[in-house]
Amino acid sequence: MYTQGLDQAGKDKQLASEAEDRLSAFQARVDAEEKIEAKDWMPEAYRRTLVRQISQHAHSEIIGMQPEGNWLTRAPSLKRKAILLAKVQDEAGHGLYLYSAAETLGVSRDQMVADLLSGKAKYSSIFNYPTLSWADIGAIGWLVDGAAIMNQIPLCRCSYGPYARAMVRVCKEESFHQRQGFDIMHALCSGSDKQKAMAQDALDRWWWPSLMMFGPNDSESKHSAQSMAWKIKRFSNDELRQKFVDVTVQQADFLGLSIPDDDLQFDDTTGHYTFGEIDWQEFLDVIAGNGPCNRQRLEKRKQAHDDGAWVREAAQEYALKQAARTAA
Ligand code: FAQ
Repeated sequence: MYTQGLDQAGKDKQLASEAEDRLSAFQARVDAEEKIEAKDWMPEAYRRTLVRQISQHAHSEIIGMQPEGNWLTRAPSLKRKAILLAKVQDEAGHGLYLYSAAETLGVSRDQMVADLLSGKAKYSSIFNYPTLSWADIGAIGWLVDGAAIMNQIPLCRCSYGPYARAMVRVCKEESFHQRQGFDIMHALCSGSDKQKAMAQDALDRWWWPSLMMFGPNDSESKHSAQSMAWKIKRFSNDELRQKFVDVTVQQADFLGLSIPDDDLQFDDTTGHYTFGEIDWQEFLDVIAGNGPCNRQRLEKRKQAHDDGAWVREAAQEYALKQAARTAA
């Protein structure tokens, strides 16, 4: 920057023009599909958007362990229990990769965790619904992980390198999760009338909340336009929701289950299913903290955090001891 000899107005003009150049150079890199890395210059709003989205995503994975964790001791067989245990542990791993990806943007894990525990940070609406029967574990794998994959495959191409790379492994694991959920639903639907009724009841309760996972309609989505211009998001909320409906309705047909939507129909002209209106008031209530299980989820998370204090202290002591030994 060379501002010598300029008056204040001239200096301001020059600074503004340099800032504009930096922004256009950044956008040109994004447009050229170059990955933005942690130490690269980035607009502050890009950094903040990523911290918001990645930390919300991490919190969702961590809180998302609870609804299924609730069935670990009640899985119907040893094999189902081992599979569910592996899945729930995978979700913990996803949370950890994602916290690490967010940390590359200069926010500390302690801060993110504090924001979750104080209720300041959001996590996905879907994890505020109860798991009432074993069929709900099938419905979560099939629908919730199915929706998560639909949303997360494009995130493997996100412009921010550390997030994009974390998503590759997450998506591979989510595919296994989706398959295990479908397998549970398939087993139930091939069983007795009572088992099939359980599967239908789970679909009835999880269908609409799963559609809400994609976020508000595009017209109401305050972040989408900018996030798409920055190639953080590659598809809009409505586009992804539509893709999910199109593939999932056919899977429900295969299972012999009915989607709980009287307005659902295939449109020959567009080649897509049209579907009924989502209850957006319910969505808003859940994200405002008033869903069926919000309070329970946060209380349990706080308790787990408190119970883990001794592990953090022990790790800290060990690290100090190691550092002292290396220094000696
Ligand atoms: N729940 O302007 P937009 C999983 C908020 S992981 C709560 O459209 P954006 C794996 C949004 O934050 C599931 N809040 O926002 C698993 C914003 O509020 P803010 C999590 C929601 O960011 C399976 C406001 O509404 N996945 O399932 C929701 O452009 C099984 C306006 O919305 C991710 O996080 C919602 N559903 O688009 C784990 C994926 N939707 O921040 C365990 C990454 C919207 O201004 C078991 N995230 N909001 O206060 C994304 O792709 C995006 O953040 C969206 C939202 C698409 C979720």
